[in-house]
Amino acid sequence: MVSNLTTSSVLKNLRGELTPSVPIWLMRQAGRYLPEYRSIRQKADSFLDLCYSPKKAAEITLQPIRRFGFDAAIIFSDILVIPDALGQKLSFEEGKGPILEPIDPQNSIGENALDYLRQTQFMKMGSVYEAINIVKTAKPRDCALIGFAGGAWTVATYMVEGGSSRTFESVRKWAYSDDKSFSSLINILTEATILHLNAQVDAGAEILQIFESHAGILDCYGFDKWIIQPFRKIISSVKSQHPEIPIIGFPRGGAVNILKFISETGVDAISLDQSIPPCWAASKIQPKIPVQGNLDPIHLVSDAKKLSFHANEILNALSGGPFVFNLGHGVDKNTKPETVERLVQIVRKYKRV
Ligand code: 1CP
Repeated sequence: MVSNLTTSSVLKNLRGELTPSVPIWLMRQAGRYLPEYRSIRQKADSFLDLCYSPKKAAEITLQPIRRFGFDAAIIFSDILVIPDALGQKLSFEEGKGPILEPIDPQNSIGENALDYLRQTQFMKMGSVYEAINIVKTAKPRDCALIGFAGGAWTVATYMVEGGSSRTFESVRKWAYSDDKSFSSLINILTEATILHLNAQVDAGAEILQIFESHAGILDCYGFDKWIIQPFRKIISSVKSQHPEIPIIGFPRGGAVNILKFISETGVDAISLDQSIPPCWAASKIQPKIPVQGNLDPIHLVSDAKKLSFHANEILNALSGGPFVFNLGHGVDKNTKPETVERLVQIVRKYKRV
């Protein structure tokens, strides 16, 4: 434990310490853009099967570490293992993404879902923790291990819409019109997330990231009630058990609401999407907490000549304070591994003065 604390440059930056070079890892660094992932995926029955196979999940987690030498590994799993463990029917279909049997105020999964999760998590989720345990011993010492969960709101959007959505109309309608029943769903998810994050730390995760990927679709009242309040509860509960663990929030699309998010949730660091200007983040956010981000992942599949310019703009703006280089969202599945390699070289060559 102590040796990891002293050698991981991601942990150092998340604790406010500047390292000679800027650390880098990428959201969705394991996955479909890697041929070695596709080869394991082809042989598996399903994506969820991979998530619940400790050895395979650990292997997939380590693939991008071996190939690129990233400074952090993020455990291979998904934010939707929580609804799955809560008993909601879930499958992942090629080209369609996740498909869930949608819930609504009339057929809400109900309070006993949490008891169900408590009983089942160590059967089903136990394999996620086992994967963390394998990665913990197999990873390089200076590579930090990140555990994660979705924010309660983002997970709820998939549960209510039945999958990805363009408009998020059903979930917003429910959230805006029936506070009481929607609160009970969010409370169940909040409790389940606390259990899941604590168990990941117990298994060996050294950093936690909470993905609120659909933070940008709520108005400011909804942002406060369904994002800030559950986050505050999750963070204070996890911190009461694991005060030393840095927690990164990713309120994607949160725009100016992120200032309130930073001051009211208790997050230790913030991952920024590409809409936030790096210079603005350097003056308004970095004096408060460490920053992670925020290259548009589409730069990795666009004009190759501009990649270095855009990466350097971010490095110039943010490397003067605690900073972890990352993307503004996950790696696009059409990204060439060679382009990721180039990005890693650009960040590695950059020297902080
Ligand atoms: O078919 C396949 O092989 C499945 C593709 C895939 C992968 C590789 C999915 C389905 N999930 C994952 C892994 C995953 N998901 C990780 C692990 C490792 C890593 O980052 O390297 C993580 C952290 C996630 C998190 C996740 N899942 C988020 C939050 C981040 C984000 O991208 O916004 C979300 C929203 C999901 C839901 C999900 N799971 C899978 C898909 C295709 C989606 C997104 C659907 C949509 O676009 O709405």
